[in-house]
Formats: sequence, structure tokens, C-alpha cells
Amino acid sequence: MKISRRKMILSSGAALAGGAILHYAEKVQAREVVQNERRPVWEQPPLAPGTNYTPVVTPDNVSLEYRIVNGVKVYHLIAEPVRHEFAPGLQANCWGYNGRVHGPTIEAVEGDRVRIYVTNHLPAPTSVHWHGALLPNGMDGVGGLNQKVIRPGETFKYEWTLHQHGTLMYHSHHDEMTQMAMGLMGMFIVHPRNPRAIPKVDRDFVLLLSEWLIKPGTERPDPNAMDGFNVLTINAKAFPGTSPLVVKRGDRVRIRIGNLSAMDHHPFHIHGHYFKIAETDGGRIPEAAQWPETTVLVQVGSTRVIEFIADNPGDWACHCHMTHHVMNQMGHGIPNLVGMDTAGLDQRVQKLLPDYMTMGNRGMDDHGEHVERGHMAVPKNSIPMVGSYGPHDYITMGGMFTILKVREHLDSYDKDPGWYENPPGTQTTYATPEELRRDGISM
Ligand SMILES: [Cu+2]
Repeated sequence: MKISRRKMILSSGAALAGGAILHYAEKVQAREVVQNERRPVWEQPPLAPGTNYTPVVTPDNVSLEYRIVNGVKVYHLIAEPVRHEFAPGLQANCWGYNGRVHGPTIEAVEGDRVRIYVTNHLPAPTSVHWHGALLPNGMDGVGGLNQKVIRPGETFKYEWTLHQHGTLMYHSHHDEMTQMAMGLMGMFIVHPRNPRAIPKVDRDFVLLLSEWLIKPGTERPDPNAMDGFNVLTINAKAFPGTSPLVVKRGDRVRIRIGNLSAMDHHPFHIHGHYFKIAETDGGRIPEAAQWPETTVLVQVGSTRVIEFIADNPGDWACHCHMTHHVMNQMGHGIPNLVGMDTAGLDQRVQKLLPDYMTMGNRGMDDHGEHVERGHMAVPKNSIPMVGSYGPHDYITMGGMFTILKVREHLDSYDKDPGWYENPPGTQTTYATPEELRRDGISM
């Protein structure tokens, strides 16, 4: 049979088109196979290392460095004892990674192949679990169940392909009661391969909540504590040790909050704004299902991602709403003296104990000031239960408390812009006698 040139072109074109259709059909089929057989996502091949993302900011910590070796992102975590400062005046001998408590934030991109070496410089065996990650069972890090424990001096290698994006965590999963109480944890952020998969933000913060028992005067967190935690932290810092979250007015802000406390859930509250709860450690919440909130409950072993526009200038409190979680090294066995006149009592006891001062007849509001002015001693290596000086008065907050600083103008995101100056007419203050008279208020 004679085939004309024209026919040949036509038929090869048809073959090409047919090939394209077949290729598409194969893809659809492949997807169906994945769904039907429930094939794990990490079996999909890795993509080239992703670099198109806006890095997160972890206040009082950093992101872990990596290098790319043959298309794989290679990280190295070193578990080791770390002397850590929670706030000026309070240090302890903790366990952390790479000289930090908690460990540095791991950042990667969906589709990346990651290889994470873990070296153990602790005096005890350990392992690392990648909380929320979809990975092969043998990489999951539960000591004894999924792997041999990493003994002191050994280095293990975890490797898998990230086929998800979101806010994950990592932590020791061997004797975790002890090792997490000592600080062995960190955040693991996986950026989407397509940056448009989630809204672009100007500021992307990472906060890891945890809790410690450090008895005043001691130098080591007590891992046996089941309650009575007295140092409540954001990124292992207790207020006034926490760095503020600095943003420009109008910035789109994302805050990724993880909670790896031993025993407590934390309702995290932000003043002056509302936000939407946009993600959990299970993934992104469809936009129509995100609801507005001012407090988000971050329960133990979860992450919650909130997003909002910082449209309200000021110094906004940003804290756990459990009132005892914004206290430092609170003594809980003390008698209730609120409202009592203890003046005579102090004088009498001071004959025996010259430094004695009854705590709390005004509540806690005078306690921090007494300590800071040197009127009251606190045990060695401990900090006042509350506070620091603020722009208007003493701030009676401690622990899981930080400040969202929203400014019209900023020199730099990395510099604390100082205290907010309220525009005239927007500051609560003494009521004048004329105002009281005018409005019929009697004192
Ligand atoms: Cu709390």
C-alpha cells in the first residue's frame, strides 16, 4: 500500500494525540489505583529540592540548616545536654538539640526527599518521632516499636519523601516522659510545593508551647512532675523572657502553634484582633470551614495554625488564657490571704525573720515589684512569679505570655520597636471630677 506523505503526517499526528490521551488516561488510572489500593503517598517519587517559600520566623530560636546532596535535603540533629535560660534570672540544665532548647525548626518543601541524621550525645538512649508526618512505619521513631533506640554516641538516619504540607513537630519518643520534660522537641514546617496552595503571608511565626517543673533554687527540670508545672513557655522562654511578635500594620500574619506540654492544653488568646483557624497537624481546613476566633485551644500533641490581618496598631497581649499558665514558679500551697490585713503579722514575724513579707494580701500584683525593687528575696535561680515593668505600670504576667507589636512604621522586623504610644483620646486614664459630675457617677 502506498502511503502519502500527508497521510503519514496525519496518522503520526493522530498517534501523538492518541499517545497524549493514553498518557492522561494512565495518569487518571494511576491515581485511581493509588486511591483504590490506598497506596501510601510517600511511594510517589520525590521532586527536585523545593526552594520557593517564605521562611518562617521562630522567635528565640532558628531554622535548622541543611545541605542538598544529590537532590536530597540533608539535616543533622544532635541531641545533647544544654544549659538554657528561660528568662533573665532563671537557667536550668536541660536536654535539647544542636545547643538549643527546644530544637531548631526544620523547614522543608512538599515533594522534598529529606534525610535527617540524629546523633545522640545524651547520657541516655533516645529516638526521634516526626509528629504528623506521613511516612513509612520504620521511620516513625518510636523506640523499640519502630526502631532500635539510638544509644549514646550513635548516629541514626531517617529518610523519606514529604508528600504533604503543613505544621508538624518532632520529639523524643523514647522515655518521652523524661526526655520531653527535659526539652527534646521542636517544630517541623513543610511548605507547599505550589506556594499558591495556601495564602501568602508577610509574617509566618512558629510557637511551640511546653511546660516544666523547676523548683525554685534547683537547676534541673523535674521530669517526674504530673502537675504543678511552674514554668510555662513559648519556644522555651517564659515572660519576660519571650521576644515580641513584631508586625507592620496591614501585614497578613500566620502563627503556627504547637503544644508538646506534658499534661496541659493551652487556650491561646490574642488581643485586639480576630483570626481564623486555618490548619491542624492533619492538614489545611477548607476556607468555608474556617471559623473566626480570638482564642484557639491547642491541646497536647496538636498544632493549630491561625491567620489574620494585623490591622490594629498597639502592644497586644498574646497568651495562654489559663490564668495559672501566665505565672512563673508559682507556689500553689500558700494560704489564701487575699483581702486580709497582714501589716501587724509582718511586723511580728519580722522580729524572728527580718526578711519576712506576707505574700498576696493584694493578690499577686505587688509581688513582682517587691522582688524587682529588692524588697523581697526570691530563692537562688528563680524569677518573680509575675512580670516586668511596662510602659504604664508593672505588668503582672509571666509564663506563656508574649506581646504582638503592631506598628504603622517599622525600621526592621528584627528590632523590638519599644512600647506603643497611644494616640490622644485612645488611652484609659483617671476620670476627672467634671466627667464624673457630668455623667452622674458618684465615687
Ligand atoms: Cu496554658
